[in-house]
Amino acid sequence: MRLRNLALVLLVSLMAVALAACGGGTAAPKATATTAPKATTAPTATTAPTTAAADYTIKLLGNASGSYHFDLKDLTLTAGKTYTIKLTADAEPHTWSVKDPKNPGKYLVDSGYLTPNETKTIQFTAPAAGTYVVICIPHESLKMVGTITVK
Ligand SMILES: [Cu+2]
Repeated sequence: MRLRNLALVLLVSLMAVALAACGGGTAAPKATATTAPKATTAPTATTAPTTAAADYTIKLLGNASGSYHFDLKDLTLTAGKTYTIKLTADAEPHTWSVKDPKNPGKYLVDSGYLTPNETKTIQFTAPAAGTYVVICIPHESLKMVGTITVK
């Protein structure tokens, strides 16, 4: 009988540990866009979802348009100001990613992959004054590149 009680106590303890393990995880990651998160190999977006009116609307265009490019290639922004940028992909996947000049391979902001025909609105706080390079990660080598000048 004592052995049976001991077994019961052990079982209850194990269940408590299992429950704690389930409930103790970190909070679910925040959505990074107004659309459902998509599987991606891109770095985590540092953007926040927003419903604010867009300061800029940029089309991300590929082969169907004749060349890989942003229809709005160059932006001039004010340091420290937060901009709402509405991105729309054509029939190919694209990103809008601002390179971090101090950390090669990292981005100050990265939209993450937009799937074909997806629209995603991101926010981007302009960094310190300077010139920054914005790329589409899969199409950088095809000159899908722009410039952000921050004043
Ligand atoms: Cu692209």
